[in-house]
Amino acid sequence: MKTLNVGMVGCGFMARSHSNAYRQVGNFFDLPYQPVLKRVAARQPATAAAFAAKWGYAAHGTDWRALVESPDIDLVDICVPNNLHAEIALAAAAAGKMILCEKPLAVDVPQGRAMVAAVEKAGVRNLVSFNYRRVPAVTLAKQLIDEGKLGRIFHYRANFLQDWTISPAVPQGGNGTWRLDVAAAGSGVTGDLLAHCIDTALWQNGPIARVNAMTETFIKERVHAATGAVQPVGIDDACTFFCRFANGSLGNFESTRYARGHKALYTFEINGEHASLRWDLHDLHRLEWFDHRDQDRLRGWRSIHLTDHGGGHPYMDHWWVPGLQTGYAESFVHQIADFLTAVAADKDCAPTFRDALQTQQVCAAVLDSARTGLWVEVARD
Ligand code: SOE
Repeated sequence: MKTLNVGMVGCGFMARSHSNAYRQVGNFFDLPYQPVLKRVAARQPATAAAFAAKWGYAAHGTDWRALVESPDIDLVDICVPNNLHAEIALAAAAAGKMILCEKPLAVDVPQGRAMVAAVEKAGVRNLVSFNYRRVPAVTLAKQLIDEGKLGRIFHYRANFLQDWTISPAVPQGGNGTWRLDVAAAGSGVTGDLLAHCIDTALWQNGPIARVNAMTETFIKERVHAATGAVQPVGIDDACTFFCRFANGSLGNFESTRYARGHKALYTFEINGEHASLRWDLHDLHRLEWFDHRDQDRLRGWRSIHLTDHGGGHPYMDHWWVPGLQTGYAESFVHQIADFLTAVAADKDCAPTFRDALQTQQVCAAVLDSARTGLWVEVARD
């Protein structure tokens, strides 16, 4: 087995979920590569040192450029605020490194395009971490759609609801709360949460042709963690949009950080000619399925508990025993397993930077429509 040296840029929540995946993946999947946690870079020396000690990185520092250029790094993993993705990815591509980048790809489409051009020119493998694709129930939904089991798709409905920014005391800027600072995040719930829903929807139901959106910023001013000053808030706190998919189906998407009581309620429901399915992140190991072709006496929603072995439940053969479920962390393990398998086979692993650029283009169209109040056609490169 070959080793694959990982250089992690960032020390936050996402760096933890990726680091955990690198450590776990070889215990559950037989892979051609064994990831080695080689270096981590973060702004604060003490944070980098503590992160390295906790997760087992061999070296740490504050200079991401030194990490990217280091000859002992094969893969650069970008887990920093959105506005820093492009610069690091461009440098990593120029250094010939593979790149795993946190979502969303970038803060806007021009940055995303530059990132796609850089990795394609350098010929380096690249992946964007839209991890929910790799929740077994979400993957099963995709398989059922591809097999035609739903028939013609009429409706795609998705929500991503949270409630953690309702208090005006939550600052913009700072650890985690950089998501409220438009300069760091690019947008609010559109890029942070709807990007997940859009990625899954494009994958399952094909391109989105046009969108019509509405956004709101409920709290107009917040203290900025960096300056201590009260500053206007530039992000969208909530976004609702409807759309037409290229296949003729209608889409309905909603995201907010003001849905009191909901912490990370990502749900989708797809209605087809023969069947419907729905999924809920708070119950992520289940897929709900209704099939009109069932005998009428037995027809009804069924709840598939995705823990079977040898029965076609995606990824589950690698885990415990039937009946015992997996969760959020495992979606990142699956992501690394798929990426390393693709790297060994010299193949792309989706969603690549190019795939994620399409999600970025839908987000841009959504924000544009919210600004103008008009329908906006989604650009496609
Ligand atoms: C925001 O709270 C957040 O952490 C997103 O940034 C993640 O992408 C999402 O998976 C969970 O919520």
